[in-house]
Amino acid sequence: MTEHLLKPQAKPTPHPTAQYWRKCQVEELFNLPFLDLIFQAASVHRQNFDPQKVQISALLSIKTGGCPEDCAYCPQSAHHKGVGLAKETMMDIDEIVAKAKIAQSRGASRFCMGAAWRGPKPKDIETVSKIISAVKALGMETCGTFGLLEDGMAEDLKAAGLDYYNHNLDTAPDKYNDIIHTRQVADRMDTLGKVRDAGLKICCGGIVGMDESRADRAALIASLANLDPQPESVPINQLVKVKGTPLENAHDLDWTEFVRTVAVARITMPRTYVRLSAGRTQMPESVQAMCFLAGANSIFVGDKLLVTPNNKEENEDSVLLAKLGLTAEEY
Ligand code: SAM
Ligand code: DTB
Ligand code: SF4
Repeated sequence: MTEHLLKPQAKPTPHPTAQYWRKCQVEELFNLPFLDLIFQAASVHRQNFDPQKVQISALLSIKTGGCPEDCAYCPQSAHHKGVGLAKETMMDIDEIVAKAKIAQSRGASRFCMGAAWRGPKPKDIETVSKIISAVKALGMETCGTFGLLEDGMAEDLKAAGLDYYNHNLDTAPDKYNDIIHTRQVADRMDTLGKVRDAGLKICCGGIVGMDESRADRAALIASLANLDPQPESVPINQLVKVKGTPLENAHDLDWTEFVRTVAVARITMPRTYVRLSAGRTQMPESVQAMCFLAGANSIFVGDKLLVTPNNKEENEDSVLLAKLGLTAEEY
């Protein structure tokens, strides 16, 4: 009985877009009875991955605050003065490498570095290239999220040893300009194209819990699933409501709706790592377990995301993973 459930592929590789997903088809998945949806997603997960393995990433904000963009969810935007977050300069390379070593010793195989920029300047690319090479030399996978890229920058990052570029679509295309006014979704697509052309792997996801409708969530997942090839990694973030941001009073999303989003991402992107990303501090263990059943197979460990807390206690994740019999995937 269990045999067919446990016939995973060792490590799936990309990701041809098997079909074009119409928004209404994705919405139909969302509308399935909850347990049917989870069962379907769990089956897809087991056909494509070892369901006992979780990819472990760690995050570090290497350049915090003062961002010129006005993303309504983000505490790092200079537009949201009420947050009271100080603008910092770039962290020192030795400090970054020390943080990466700690993350590695706690089981992280990928180190994701974020900068609060609209996009890097040529000088910034030189700086982050040195940082990327130093982290890569530890034997970790590297990921960067630095905003919009100009021609040639993705190639430089790749040459420095970058494995993944994180660049989210964040919300439904039709909702994009309600949330962000300083750039267009086409700007994001342009950078994703540059990243793919440079041979980098793509980490591209979004945020739920921003007072969007289920149809909006379906549109976000459809736009991710229709990227061709599909992203290697899709982070599903639950909005972290930060005081002083325009979305501080967004309505709570019911937990079943979050799990549905994970499940629909799994079904529409069968060979993608689906990351249970921001928002885990607000989720009971049981909800996180349901997300793993529904196909999530990646998390951020560590006590901090970029600027907000991730875990309450240092060993919270190892306890949860041990309870569920999940182990870290090796790089
Ligand atoms: N500035 C770059 C950019 O926007 O691509 C990189 C850093 S930005 C902070 C990376 C991602 O963090 C965003 O795309 C968004 O998905 C996520 N994020 C930011 N604030 C968040 C929040 N309050 N809750 C959940 N996710 C958030
Ligand atoms: C992603 O999709 N989520 C991460 C990572 N990519 C860079 C960031 C989450 C940020 C949560 C709020 C904060 O701490 O700034
Ligand atoms: Fe800046 Fe990125 Fe935050 Fe938007 S999400 S304000 S681009 S750091």
